[in-house]
Amino acid sequence: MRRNLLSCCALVLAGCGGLSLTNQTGSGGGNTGPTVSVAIQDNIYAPSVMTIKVGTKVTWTNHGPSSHSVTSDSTGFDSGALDAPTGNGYGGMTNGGVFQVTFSTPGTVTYHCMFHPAMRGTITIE
Ligand SMILES: [Cu+2]
Repeated sequence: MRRNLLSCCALVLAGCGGLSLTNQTGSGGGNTGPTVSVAIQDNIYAPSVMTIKVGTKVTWTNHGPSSHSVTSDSTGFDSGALDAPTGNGYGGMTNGGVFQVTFSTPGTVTYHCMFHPAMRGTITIE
């Protein structure tokens, strides 16, 4: 019985480890709203275009080899430089910079990287 429970939890944890879009809705009356993750890779946001619900917290994490930023095109938010992970996967790796914004107003937000203007992202909040 106990063994089954443990292997079940391990599967759940493994499922959360990927870099793909995660969309988790709050349940059980906690104070956490839905969350979405965006991976910053080598000069691209992944996903670069998405639609979320009002109250969603978006987390950007830099996985690329360079510093990047998450800077709104109008006033709103600016992560500043998000450091690249160090170590390039050969041990001693540290996580890249992380930036979070909770979007509480419907609309469309566009953002870019201040170091690489070709990096662009769009979020529609509805
Ligand atoms: Cu960049």
